[in-house]
Amino acid sequence: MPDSGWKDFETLESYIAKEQRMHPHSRGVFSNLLRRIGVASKVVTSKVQKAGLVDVLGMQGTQNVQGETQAKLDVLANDIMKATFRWMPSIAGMASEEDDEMIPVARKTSVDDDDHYIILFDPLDGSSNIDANVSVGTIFSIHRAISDTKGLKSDEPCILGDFLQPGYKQEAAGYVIYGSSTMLVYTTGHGVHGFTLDPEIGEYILSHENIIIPDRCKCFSANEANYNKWDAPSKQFADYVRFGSEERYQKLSSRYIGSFVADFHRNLLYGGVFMYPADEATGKGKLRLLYECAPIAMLAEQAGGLASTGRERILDIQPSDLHERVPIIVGNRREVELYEKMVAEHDAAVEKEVRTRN
Ligand code: AHM
Ligand code: MG
Repeated sequence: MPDSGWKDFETLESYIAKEQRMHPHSRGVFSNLLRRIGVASKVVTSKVQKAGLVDVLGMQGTQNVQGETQAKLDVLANDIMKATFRWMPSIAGMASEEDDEMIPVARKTSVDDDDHYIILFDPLDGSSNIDANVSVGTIFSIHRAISDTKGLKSDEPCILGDFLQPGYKQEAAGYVIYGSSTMLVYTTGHGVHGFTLDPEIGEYILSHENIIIPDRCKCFSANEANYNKWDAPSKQFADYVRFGSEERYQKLSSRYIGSFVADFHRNLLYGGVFMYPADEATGKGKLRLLYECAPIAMLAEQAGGLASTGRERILDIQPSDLHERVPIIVGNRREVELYEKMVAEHDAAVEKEVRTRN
Protein backbone atom coordinates (compact mmCIF):
# COMPACT_ATOMS: atom_id res chain seq x y z
CA MET A 1 0.00 0.00 0.00
CA PRO A 2 1.41 3.45 -0.81
CA ASP A 3 1.86 5.72 2.18
CA SER A 4 -0.92 8.32 2.17
CA GLY A 5 1.34 10.74 4.03
CA TRP A 6 -1.36 11.16 6.67
CA LYS A 7 -0.01 12.06 10.08
CA ASP A 8 -2.26 11.75 13.07
CA PHE A 9 -2.43 14.74 15.36
CA GLU A 10 -3.55 15.59 18.86
CA THR A 11 -6.51 17.92 19.15
CA LEU A 12 -7.48 19.97 22.19
CA GLU A 13 -10.35 17.53 22.70
CA SER A 14 -8.16 14.42 22.65
CA TYR A 15 -5.47 16.05 24.76
CA ILE A 16 -7.93 17.08 27.45
CA ALA A 17 -9.44 13.57 27.42
CA LYS A 18 -5.95 12.09 27.80
CA GLU A 19 -5.17 14.42 30.72
CA GLN A 20 -8.49 13.45 32.31
CA ARG A 21 -7.64 9.75 32.07
CA MET A 22 -4.52 10.44 34.12
CA HIS A 23 -6.84 11.44 36.97
CA PRO A 24 -9.09 8.37 37.41
CA HIS A 25 -11.39 10.05 39.96
CA SER A 26 -12.06 13.01 37.71
CA ARG A 27 -15.70 13.44 36.77
CA GLY A 28 -14.80 15.44 33.70
CA VAL A 29 -16.34 18.66 35.00
CA PHE A 30 -13.14 20.58 34.68
CA SER A 31 -12.34 19.15 31.26
CA ASN A 32 -15.69 20.40 30.03
CA LEU A 33 -14.79 23.87 31.17
CA LEU A 34 -11.60 23.83 29.13
CA ARG A 35 -13.50 22.54 26.12
CA ARG A 36 -15.97 25.41 26.41
CA ILE A 37 -13.10 27.90 26.44
CA GLY A 38 -12.05 26.37 23.14
CA VAL A 39 -15.55 26.83 21.76
CA ALA A 40 -15.95 30.41 23.03
CA SER A 41 -12.59 31.38 21.59
CA LYS A 42 -13.58 30.04 18.16
CA VAL A 43 -16.61 32.32 18.20
CA VAL A 44 -14.46 35.29 19.26
CA THR A 45 -11.91 34.39 16.55
CA SER A 46 -14.60 34.50 13.90
CA LYS A 47 -15.71 37.94 15.09
CA VAL A 48 -12.16 39.30 15.36
CA GLN A 49 -11.34 38.06 11.87
CA LYS A 50 -14.42 39.74 10.44
CA ALA A 51 -13.74 42.93 12.33
CA GLY A 52 -13.02 44.95 9.22
CA LEU A 53 -15.98 43.51 7.34
CA VAL A 54 -18.85 44.10 9.68
CA ASP A 55 -19.81 47.05 11.73
CA VAL A 56 -18.01 46.04 14.89
CA LEU A 57 -14.99 48.27 14.69
CA GLY A 58 -14.79 51.54 16.56
CA MET A 59 -15.90 52.52 19.99
CA GLN A 60 -19.12 51.49 21.66
CA GLY A 61 -19.40 54.79 23.48
CA THR A 62 -19.82 53.21 26.90
CA GLN A 63 -17.16 53.08 29.59
CA ASN A 64 -16.18 50.07 31.66
CA VAL A 65 -15.53 50.10 35.39
CA GLN A 66 -11.95 51.27 34.85
CA GLY A 67 -13.31 54.40 33.09
CA GLU A 68 -11.95 53.31 29.73
CA THR A 69 -13.98 53.55 26.56
CA GLN A 70 -15.01 50.07 25.47
CA ALA A 71 -14.32 49.08 21.90
CA LYS A 72 -17.28 47.28 20.34
CA LEU A 73 -15.39 44.02 20.09
CA ASP A 74 -14.69 44.17 23.85
CA VAL A 75 -18.40 44.20 24.48
CA LEU A 76 -19.07 41.46 21.96
CA ALA A 77 -16.29 39.20 23.29
CA ASN A 78 -17.56 39.78 26.83
CA ASP A 79 -21.08 38.74 25.81
CA ILE A 80 -19.75 35.64 24.05
CA MET A 81 -17.75 34.57 27.12
CA LYS A 82 -20.66 35.14 29.48
CA ALA A 83 -23.14 33.35 27.22
CA THR A 84 -20.74 30.40 26.95
CA PHE A 85 -20.28 29.85 30.67
CA ARG A 86 -23.62 30.99 32.08
CA TRP A 87 -25.39 27.71 31.38
CA MET A 88 -22.59 25.41 32.51
CA PRO A 89 -23.68 23.36 35.54
CA SER A 90 -20.24 23.59 37.14
CA ILE A 91 -19.99 27.38 36.97
CA ALA A 92 -21.07 29.18 40.14
CA GLY A 93 -19.97 32.63 39.06
CA MET A 94 -18.07 34.74 36.58
CA ALA A 95 -16.16 37.99 36.76
CA SER A 96 -15.07 40.01 33.78
CA GLU A 97 -12.70 42.92 33.40
CA GLU A 98 -15.53 44.64 31.55
CA ASP A 99 -18.15 44.29 34.32
CA ASP A 100 -18.28 46.19 37.59
CA GLU A 101 -19.54 43.32 39.74
CA MET A 102 -19.20 39.56 39.90
CA ILE A 103 -21.86 37.64 37.99
CA PRO A 104 -23.43 34.84 40.06
CA VAL A 105 -24.69 31.86 38.09
CA ALA A 106 -27.55 29.89 39.61
CA ARG A 107 -26.33 26.62 41.11
CA LYS A 108 -27.60 23.42 39.58
CA THR A 109 -28.56 20.69 42.02
CA SER A 110 -27.27 18.07 39.59
CA VAL A 111 -23.69 19.07 40.39
CA ASP A 112 -21.74 18.13 43.52
CA ASP A 113 -20.75 21.10 45.66
CA ASP A 114 -17.11 20.14 45.16
CA ASP A 115 -17.47 20.57 41.43
CA HIS A 116 -18.28 24.28 41.40
CA TYR A 117 -15.87 26.68 39.82
CA ILE A 118 -15.69 30.36 39.16
CA ILE A 119 -14.14 31.84 36.05
CA LEU A 120 -12.55 35.24 35.62
CA PHE A 121 -11.65 36.69 32.26
CA ASP A 122 -10.42 39.63 30.28
CA PRO A 123 -12.51 38.99 27.17
CA LEU A 124 -10.39 41.02 24.77
CA ASP A 125 -7.12 42.22 26.17
CA GLY A 126 -5.27 44.84 24.14
CA SER A 127 -8.43 45.87 22.34
CA SER A 128 -7.36 49.51 22.08
CA ASN A 129 -5.06 48.22 19.32
CA ILE A 130 -7.69 46.39 17.35
CA ASP A 131 -8.42 49.09 14.78
CA ALA A 132 -4.79 48.72 13.65
CA ASN A 133 -5.10 44.94 13.23
CA VAL A 134 -2.76 44.22 16.11
CA SER A 135 -2.96 40.87 17.94
CA VAL A 136 -5.34 40.79 20.88
CA GLY A 137 -6.26 38.01 23.29
CA THR A 138 -8.68 36.51 25.77
CA ILE A 139 -7.20 35.73 29.20
CA PHE A 140 -8.91 33.35 31.64
CA SER A 141 -8.44 32.11 35.18
CA ILE A 142 -10.35 29.32 36.91
CA HIS A 143 -10.71 28.81 40.65
CA ARG A 144 -12.64 26.27 42.63
CA ALA A 145 -15.54 27.93 44.44
CA ILE A 146 -14.41 27.82 48.05
CA SER A 147 -17.44 29.26 49.80
CA ASP A 148 -19.49 26.98 51.99
CA THR A 149 -21.70 25.97 49.13
CA LYS A 150 -24.11 23.99 51.26
CA GLY A 151 -24.91 27.10 53.28
CA LEU A 152 -25.57 29.25 50.24
CA LYS A 153 -28.97 29.70 48.67
CA SER A 154 -29.51 28.99 44.99
CA ASP A 155 -29.97 32.72 44.38
CA GLU A 156 -26.62 33.35 46.09
CA PRO A 157 -24.48 30.79 44.31
CA CYS A 158 -21.14 32.44 45.05
CA ILE A 159 -19.64 35.12 47.21
CA LEU A 160 -16.93 37.69 46.56
CA GLY A 161 -14.47 35.53 48.51
CA ASP A 162 -14.68 32.91 45.77
CA PHE A 163 -13.08 35.44 43.41
CA LEU A 164 -10.63 37.06 45.82
CA GLN A 165 -8.31 34.07 46.00
CA PRO A 166 -4.55 34.31 45.54
CA GLY A 167 -3.22 33.18 42.19
CA TYR A 168 -1.42 30.12 43.54
CA LYS A 169 -4.87 28.62 44.11
CA GLN A 170 -5.84 28.80 40.43
CA GLU A 171 -6.96 25.46 39.02
CA ALA A 172 -6.19 26.56 35.50
CA ALA A 173 -5.20 29.64 33.57
CA GLY A 174 -4.53 30.50 29.99
CA TYR A 175 -5.12 32.74 27.04
CA VAL A 176 -6.17 32.69 23.46
CA ILE A 177 -4.16 34.90 21.14
CA TYR A 178 -5.86 36.16 17.98
CA GLY A 179 -2.82 36.75 15.81
CA SER A 180 -1.59 35.58 12.43
CA SER A 181 -3.13 32.35 13.66
CA THR A 182 -5.30 31.73 16.71
CA MET A 183 -3.59 29.91 19.55
CA LEU A 184 -4.91 28.63 22.84
CA VAL A 185 -2.29 28.29 25.57
CA TYR A 186 -3.23 26.85 28.95
CA THR A 187 -1.98 25.24 32.11
CA THR A 188 -3.69 23.16 34.76
CA GLY A 189 -0.53 23.08 36.83
CA HIS A 190 1.08 20.34 34.73
CA GLY A 191 3.08 22.36 32.24
CA VAL A 192 2.04 24.84 29.59
CA HIS A 193 0.55 23.57 26.36
CA GLY A 194 -0.25 25.46 23.18
CA PHE A 195 -2.80 24.58 20.50
CA THR A 196 -3.10 26.26 17.13
CA LEU A 197 -6.49 26.60 15.51
CA ASP A 198 -6.60 24.95 12.10
CA PRO A 199 -9.18 27.09 10.34
CA GLU A 200 -9.81 24.43 7.68
CA ILE A 201 -11.11 21.85 10.13
CA GLY A 202 -12.07 24.19 12.96
CA GLU A 203 -10.03 22.28 15.54
CA TYR A 204 -7.27 23.28 17.91
CA ILE A 205 -4.22 21.12 17.18
CA LEU A 206 -1.45 20.54 19.73
CA SER A 207 1.45 22.55 18.36
CA HIS A 208 3.50 23.44 21.45
CA GLU A 209 3.63 20.81 24.20
CA ASN A 210 5.35 21.61 27.49
CA ILE A 211 6.49 25.11 26.67
CA ILE A 212 9.56 26.23 28.62
CA ILE A 213 10.81 29.82 28.37
CA PRO A 214 14.25 29.65 26.75
CA ASP A 215 16.95 30.74 29.17
CA ARG A 216 18.04 33.76 27.17
CA CYS A 217 16.90 37.34 27.35
CA LYS A 218 16.08 38.22 23.79
CA CYS A 219 13.26 40.68 24.35
CA PHE A 220 12.78 43.58 26.72
CA SER A 221 9.14 44.67 26.69
CA ALA A 222 7.93 47.79 28.41
CA ASN A 223 6.26 51.04 27.45
CA GLU A 224 9.53 52.92 27.50
CA ALA A 225 7.75 56.23 26.96
CA ASN A 226 6.76 55.91 30.62
CA TYR A 227 10.41 55.75 31.73
CA ASN A 228 10.27 59.09 33.54
CA LYS A 229 7.27 57.91 35.55
CA TRP A 230 9.00 54.75 36.82
CA ASP A 231 10.63 54.43 40.22
CA ALA A 232 14.43 54.23 40.61
CA PRO A 233 14.83 50.40 40.58
CA SER A 234 12.68 50.07 37.43
CA LYS A 235 14.85 52.65 35.67
CA GLN A 236 17.99 50.93 36.98
CA PHE A 237 16.81 47.55 35.69
CA ALA A 238 15.82 48.91 32.26
CA ASP A 239 19.18 50.67 31.91
CA TYR A 240 21.09 47.57 33.04
CA VAL A 241 19.57 45.24 30.47
CA ARG A 242 19.41 47.78 27.63
CA PHE A 243 22.80 49.49 27.99
CA GLY A 244 24.82 47.23 30.31
CA SER A 245 27.89 45.29 29.25
CA GLU A 246 26.80 41.86 30.49
CA GLU A 247 27.16 39.26 27.76
CA ARG A 248 23.60 38.00 28.31
CA TYR A 249 22.12 41.29 27.10
CA GLN A 250 24.24 41.92 24.03
CA LYS A 251 21.58 40.57 21.70
CA LEU A 252 18.63 42.07 23.56
CA SER A 253 15.94 43.82 21.52
CA SER A 254 13.23 46.20 22.62
CA ARG A 255 9.92 44.60 21.69
CA TYR A 256 6.64 46.10 22.80
CA ILE A 257 3.30 45.57 21.14
CA GLY A 258 1.16 47.11 23.87
CA SER A 259 -1.03 44.01 23.97
CA PHE A 260 -0.16 41.96 27.08
CA VAL A 261 -1.08 38.56 25.65
CA ALA A 262 0.92 39.17 22.48
CA ASP A 263 3.94 40.57 24.35
CA PHE A 264 3.93 37.70 26.84
CA HIS A 265 3.38 35.05 24.16
CA ARG A 266 6.38 36.23 22.14
CA ASN A 267 8.61 36.34 25.20
CA LEU A 268 7.40 32.90 26.28
CA LEU A 269 8.62 31.48 22.99
CA TYR A 270 11.77 33.58 22.48
CA GLY A 271 12.87 34.39 26.03
CA GLY A 272 12.68 37.79 27.62
CA VAL A 273 11.02 39.95 30.15
CA PHE A 274 7.90 42.14 30.17
CA MET A 275 7.33 44.83 32.72
CA TYR A 276 4.60 47.31 33.54
CA PRO A 277 5.94 48.99 36.66
CA ALA A 278 4.01 51.24 39.00
CA ASP A 279 3.62 54.88 38.16
CA GLU A 280 5.80 56.47 40.84
CA ALA A 281 3.28 59.25 41.47
CA THR A 282 0.40 56.90 42.27
CA GLY A 283 2.30 53.77 43.29
CA LYS A 284 -0.11 51.77 41.14
CA GLY A 285 0.43 49.52 38.15
CA LYS A 286 -1.87 49.41 35.15
CA LEU A 287 -2.62 45.73 34.70
CA ARG A 288 -5.32 43.95 36.67
CA LEU A 289 -4.33 41.31 39.17
CA LEU A 290 -7.23 38.91 38.70
CA TYR A 291 -7.88 39.17 34.96
CA GLU A 292 -4.37 39.66 33.61
CA CYS A 293 -1.48 39.29 36.04
CA ALA A 294 -2.42 36.17 38.06
CA PRO A 295 -3.27 33.95 35.05
CA ILE A 296 -0.18 35.08 33.12
CA ALA A 297 1.93 34.54 36.26
CA MET A 298 0.71 30.95 36.57
CA LEU A 299 1.65 30.28 32.95
CA ALA A 300 5.04 31.96 33.42
CA GLU A 301 5.87 29.84 36.47
CA GLN A 302 4.68 26.65 34.81
CA ALA A 303 7.00 27.48 31.92
CA GLY A 304 9.97 27.89 34.27
CA GLY A 305 9.73 31.67 34.60
CA LEU A 306 8.58 34.03 37.31
CA ALA A 307 6.21 36.96 37.84
CA SER A 308 6.58 39.53 40.57
CA THR A 309 5.65 43.04 41.59
CA GLY A 310 9.31 43.46 42.52
CA ARG A 311 8.40 43.04 46.18
CA GLU A 312 6.02 40.10 46.08
CA ARG A 313 5.41 37.04 43.94
CA ILE A 314 2.28 37.78 41.89
CA LEU A 315 0.77 34.37 42.74
CA ASP A 316 1.04 35.11 46.49
CA ILE A 317 -0.92 38.36 46.45
CA GLN A 318 -4.16 38.21 48.42
CA PRO A 319 -6.58 40.25 46.28
CA SER A 320 -8.72 42.80 48.06
CA ASP A 321 -10.76 44.03 45.12
CA LEU A 322 -12.07 42.49 41.91
CA HIS A 323 -10.49 45.18 39.76
CA GLU A 324 -7.25 45.66 41.68
CA ARG A 325 -4.21 46.72 39.63
CA VAL A 326 -0.65 45.75 40.41
CA PRO A 327 2.82 46.45 38.99
CA ILE A 328 4.27 43.43 37.22
CA ILE A 329 7.50 42.06 35.83
CA VAL A 330 7.18 38.66 34.17
CA GLY A 331 9.38 36.40 32.09
CA ASN A 332 12.71 34.68 32.58
CA ARG A 333 13.36 33.81 36.19
CA ARG A 334 16.87 35.27 36.09
CA GLU A 335 15.70 38.74 35.03
CA VAL A 336 12.74 38.83 37.42
CA GLU A 337 15.06 37.88 40.29
CA LEU A 338 17.54 40.54 39.21
CA TYR A 339 14.76 43.13 39.30
CA GLU A 340 13.65 41.95 42.76
CA LYS A 341 17.24 42.28 43.97
CA MET A 342 17.45 45.86 42.69
CA VAL A 343 14.15 46.70 44.38
CA ALA A 344 15.31 45.14 47.67
CA GLU A 345 18.61 47.07 47.57
CA HIS A 346 16.74 50.28 46.78
CA ASP A 347 14.27 49.73 49.65
CA ALA A 348 17.12 48.94 52.06
CA ALA A 349 18.96 52.13 51.05
CA VAL A 350 15.81 54.23 51.50
CA GLU A 351 15.17 52.66 54.90
CA LYS A 352 18.76 53.32 55.98
CA GLU A 353 18.50 56.95 54.89
CA VAL A 354 15.29 57.40 56.85
CA ARG A 355 16.90 55.82 59.92
CA THR A 356 19.97 58.06 59.79
CA ARG A 357 17.78 61.13 59.29
CA ASN A 358 15.70 60.39 62.39
P1 AHM B 1 -6.81 46.63 28.25
O1 AHM B 1 -7.17 45.48 29.15
O2 AHM B 1 -7.73 47.80 28.43
O3 AHM B 1 -6.68 46.22 26.82
O4 AHM B 1 -5.40 47.22 28.76
C1 AHM B 1 -4.38 46.37 29.00
C2 AHM B 1 -3.29 46.58 27.98
C3 AHM B 1 -2.35 45.44 27.95
O5 AHM B 1 -2.73 44.52 26.96
C4 AHM B 1 -1.03 46.09 27.63
O6 AHM B 1 0.04 45.37 28.18
C5 AHM B 1 -1.16 47.43 28.25
O7 AHM B 1 -2.55 47.70 28.38
C6 AHM B 1 -0.57 48.50 27.41
O8 AHM B 1 -0.66 49.71 28.06
P2 AHM B 1 0.05 51.02 27.50
O9 AHM B 1 -0.72 51.45 26.31
O10 AHM B 1 -0.05 52.00 28.64
O11 AHM B 1 1.47 50.69 27.18
MG1 MG C 1 -6.84 43.80 29.56
